[in-house]
Amino acid sequence: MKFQKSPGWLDWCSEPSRPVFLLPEGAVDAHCHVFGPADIFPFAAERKYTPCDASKEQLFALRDRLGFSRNVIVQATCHGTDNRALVDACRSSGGRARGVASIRPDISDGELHDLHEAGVRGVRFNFVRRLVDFTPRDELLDIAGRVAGLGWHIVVYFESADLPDLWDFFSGLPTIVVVDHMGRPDVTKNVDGEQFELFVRFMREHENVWSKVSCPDRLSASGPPAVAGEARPYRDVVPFARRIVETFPDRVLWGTDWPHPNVRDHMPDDGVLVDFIAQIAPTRALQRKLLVDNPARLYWRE
Ligand code: 0GY
Repeated sequence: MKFQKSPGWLDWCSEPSRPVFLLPEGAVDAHCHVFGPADIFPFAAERKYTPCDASKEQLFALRDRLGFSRNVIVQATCHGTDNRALVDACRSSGGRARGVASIRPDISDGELHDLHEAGVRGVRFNFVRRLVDFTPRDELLDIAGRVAGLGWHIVVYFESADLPDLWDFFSGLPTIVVVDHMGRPDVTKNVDGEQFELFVRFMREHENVWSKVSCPDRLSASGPPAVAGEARPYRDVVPFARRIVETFPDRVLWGTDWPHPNVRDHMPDDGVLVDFIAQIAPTRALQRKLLVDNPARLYWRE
């Protein structure tokens, strides 16, 4: 089947700069995706966007170029609950990729078992309205109960304005809960202001809640560096991400977000994103937790 990319779609950067920042041994890119290739793994009918292809081979080449050891591949909404591309990537990684799937409430125990065996260790609940249709909360709770039994966790993606409404639902989840991109704060607001303080309180009051401190490119209003190598790219995101890393060092993850679906104004250079890590996790000890120890505990514990 032939697919036409969504209007204005930006393709991922094929020649990212080589990071200056030296990743610690065993570093994990804990948020990335594969798209298709669409002629092998077609996009889902219910998708809200149609991307370019971004294959497992291309993802693994990026991993090696940037200096990561392993990946956590998150099911993208353009594939709906058809996890075949994700599973294929995990299975071909030689144990170097784990997955976070999206699943239907009527999935069988056998299918769940197969996902686990392929390397899936979590499911994603998405509340971002431009990406998915609404799923009833009781269906999500059923899924949560079933995956809790497998020792999986739940990844949640939402906009910061929706946290008050989602607070009670999230509080009732029976697993570790990993929040994508710090709950998408508005970084033009004060880091000590009401909105971000609510998110910090949410993490403080729920010891099972973790956060990805990823996607400065999505959150930034100050934008990317004019040239790769500039000292302070995405500087307006730094106080937010650093606050989370320093306050909850054992509950943070980091990922490139390659191939960066739906970015509008610029396609980030993945090498620049890696260099950004030094600004938000300023010591080797924090970097090791963020990039090695925390993802290993969540995804490679047997
Ligand atoms: C991200 C962000 C986005 C998209 C998806 O699954 C997806 O389609 O996650 C987005 O558009 O903000 O984390 O990749």
